[in-house]
Amino acid sequence: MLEEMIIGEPCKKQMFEQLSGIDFVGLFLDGDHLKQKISHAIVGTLKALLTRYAKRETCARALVLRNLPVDACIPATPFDSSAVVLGKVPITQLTLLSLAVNLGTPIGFSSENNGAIIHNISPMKDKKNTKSGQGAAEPLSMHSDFAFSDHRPDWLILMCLRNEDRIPTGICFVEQICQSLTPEELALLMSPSFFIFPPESSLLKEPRMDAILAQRGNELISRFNRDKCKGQTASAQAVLDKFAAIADELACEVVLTAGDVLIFDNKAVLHRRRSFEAKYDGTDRWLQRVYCKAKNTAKNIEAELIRDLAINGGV
Ligand SMILES: O=C(O)CCC(=O)C(=O)O
Ligand SMILES: [Fe+2]
Repeated sequence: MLEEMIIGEPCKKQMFEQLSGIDFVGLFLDGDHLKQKISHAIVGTLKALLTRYAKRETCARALVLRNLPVDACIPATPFDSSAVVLGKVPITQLTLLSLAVNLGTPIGFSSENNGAIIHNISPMKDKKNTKSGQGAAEPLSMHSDFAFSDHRPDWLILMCLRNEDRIPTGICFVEQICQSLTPEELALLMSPSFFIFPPESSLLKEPRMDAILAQRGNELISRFNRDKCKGQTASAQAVLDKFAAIADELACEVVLTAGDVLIFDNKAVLHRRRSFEAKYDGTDRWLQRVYCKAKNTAKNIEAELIRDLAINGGV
């Protein structure tokens, strides 16, 4: 379910050299040509692994890739949400994008970081008490990102730039949770007996009524979010509480350090992060994140983004 690969030094060096030759700013001006170049930065066994993973030809639903190229000098971790970081860590960001284009298509949502493709996940002073990747004082309970949305990403890619305090990302696999549930409990979780609330950042205020579990081929997937899902009846709430307790019990903690990447299937894997004491001095934990859609859905992305803009009022 979780596959790990340590990138060898020759492969890392080759990737670094290939990515160093790419103009990061130009990437946004001359997309197609440079997209090919970043895609080709990944070769060999890593490329083969990403291809098999994206097609779900292996049972791995999460990948930990260690020792990928990052910039030789990582600037201070941003702790002011208005700080401009784009382009200050070009190798790291190009590594992230090269992973994304080898999996599928990177996407942005207007309601998330103003539509940016690359998000900074670091404790921001002004967002301290928010339940978000930028609020360290609040724990992020088990969830799937954009659980309320029809347009939720297929994968999350989290790349670590700094994590001196070794704060983990907890993940658990939906299939494993379901093995501890009875057929009756599974049936209830697969029925539309739940409210799923949008986040505060969305202009949508009404919850959707939906199931927590759905079938995808031979496996079960989920749109669970501990803080945003509610049972419509007492029995629906009870099974939701049981699902949440099992998810927490089964969680495996992944500690990323600089150059490590965690990729996971946003529908088959849930994730969480505990609260922690941030210092806001440039040395805090720093991840960068990209949302990715599967290639076969890429042609719908433009329509999805337009719909998201319409829902969220644009940027
Ligand atoms: O900080 C983490 O480990 C995960 C944060 C998170 O929930 C996310 O990036 O979607
Ligand atoms: Fe998340």
